[in-house]
Amino acid sequence: MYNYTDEQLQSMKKVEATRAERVNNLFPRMSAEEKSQVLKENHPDYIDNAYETLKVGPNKGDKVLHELADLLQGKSRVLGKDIDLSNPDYDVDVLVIGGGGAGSSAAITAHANGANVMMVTKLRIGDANTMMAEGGIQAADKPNDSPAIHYLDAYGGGHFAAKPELLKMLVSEAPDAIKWLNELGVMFDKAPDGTMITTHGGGTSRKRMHACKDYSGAEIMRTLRDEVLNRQIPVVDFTSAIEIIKDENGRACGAVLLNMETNEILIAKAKTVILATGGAGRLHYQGFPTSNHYGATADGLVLAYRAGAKLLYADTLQYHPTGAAEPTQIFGALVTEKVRSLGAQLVNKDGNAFVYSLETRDVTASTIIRECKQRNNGVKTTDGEGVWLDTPIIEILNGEGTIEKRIPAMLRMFGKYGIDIRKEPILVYPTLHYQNGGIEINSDCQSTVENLFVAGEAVGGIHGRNRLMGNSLLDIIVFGRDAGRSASEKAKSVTVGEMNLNHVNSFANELKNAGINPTTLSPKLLPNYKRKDM
Ligand code: MEZ
Repeated sequence: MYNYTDEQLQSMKKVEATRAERVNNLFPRMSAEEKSQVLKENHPDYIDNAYETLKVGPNKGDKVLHELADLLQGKSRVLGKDIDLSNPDYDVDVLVIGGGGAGSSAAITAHANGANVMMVTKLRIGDANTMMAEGGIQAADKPNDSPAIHYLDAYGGGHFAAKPELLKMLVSEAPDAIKWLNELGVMFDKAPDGTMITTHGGGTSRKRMHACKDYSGAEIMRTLRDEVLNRQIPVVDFTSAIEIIKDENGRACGAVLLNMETNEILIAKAKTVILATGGAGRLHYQGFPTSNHYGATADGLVLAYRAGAKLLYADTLQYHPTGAAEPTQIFGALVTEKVRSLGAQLVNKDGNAFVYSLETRDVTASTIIRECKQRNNGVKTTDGEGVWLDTPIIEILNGEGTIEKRIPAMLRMFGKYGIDIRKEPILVYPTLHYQNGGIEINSDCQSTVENLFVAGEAVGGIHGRNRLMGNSLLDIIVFGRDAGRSASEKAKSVTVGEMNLNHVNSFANELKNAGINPTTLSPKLLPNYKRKDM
């Protein structure tokens, strides 16, 4: 049994006392006006003083969070170094930067299209947010569903801000993405007759979440990694890209690389470049904990921005409603939305439900913050406060054994600390989960810099200003494959001109002219978790 405080134990008793009454009594859904109000008053995206206006670069005049501004307007790691571009260490058709699901899908597809591909990754292939995604991947492939319905769900959930052509690609290529993964060997949850088991996520009007228990991302990554390795695509690991190289025509043609173990600088020349560097949770925007992997530090946004690529919606982040709030050892770790898909309810310190559990993520997270901050209905935890996620209800609704069968990762994660989620509720609070915005691309996955392609979480605009569950595992596959196809096709007609880093010096001059004298080195590469007292 976990060592809860007396206050927590008393509150837990109240949750138990109201459970029977709540089982068949769902909290009503919110109206559009109620949603808009709770968002404005509570969502971290609306906290003005967390933001500043960019003074240089393609998004000059736009606001972004301080932590990102510091990096976008930071000091290049190549400044002052003698970088010799004349004798590249690698020379390939397609350079893929990033070793997660998007990078792997891109590399596989480019390779299948005949390109000489190389992947560089600052940690190891699979050290990525893909690996951390739990609950599932959306695709409208059941008879009662269609890509058009999927589009409407995602477009509304994203506040009607998604780039229509990108969202259309996402939803219409989704069924084929699932088929591709299934054929590669992903072990999706299936009924005895072989059909895929699908569930709801927040904001979905049809059950279209395909899952591999609650290890969906890990299982997808396992399969993609195997395919990359089977194809013998070269993977240069523990090596970060620290600057994009351009040719005299202003087109991307490679990257300056940094070996993370030896600090050696290496040069990769390429006909086309695909950025698949993932998200930014490890920037801990506004002090939030994160569900992200260790390397999620927005590197791709910095590289692209300095090379002249435009960002889209870089001001909007996703705070997943249910990060673990207790025990402290897993503070901020993801408690998959699938827990709520299976019926678990969000309940305050008095045992009262306060939100329909499958509102979209931004709305649900905002109601949790309101419950704690405005209404003083949160439960004190080691690191702050939280609300209860009443997990035992899952087995009342779906039968004994459901938790072990459908969400074994959750059972194990809390079980390690003596918490049996089949018998007791758990404490949760929003955790920084996803970068809604990123680098702007067109329908060829190309950024505003020629020959610089982007896929995965580094892209902005696919989901608008809020993403639905399961549309990220989907976008890494759809846009990973599309970027791999476009970049390898384009590479067939590219002759690289003289390589240079002039844009890096120009950017440094722009900063100087704007009165900015940056001291922060960027890209960040890894978070700094040095103890504050050391
Ligand atoms: O899409 C996601 O972010 C996801 C599947 C997360 C989860 O809650 O499991």
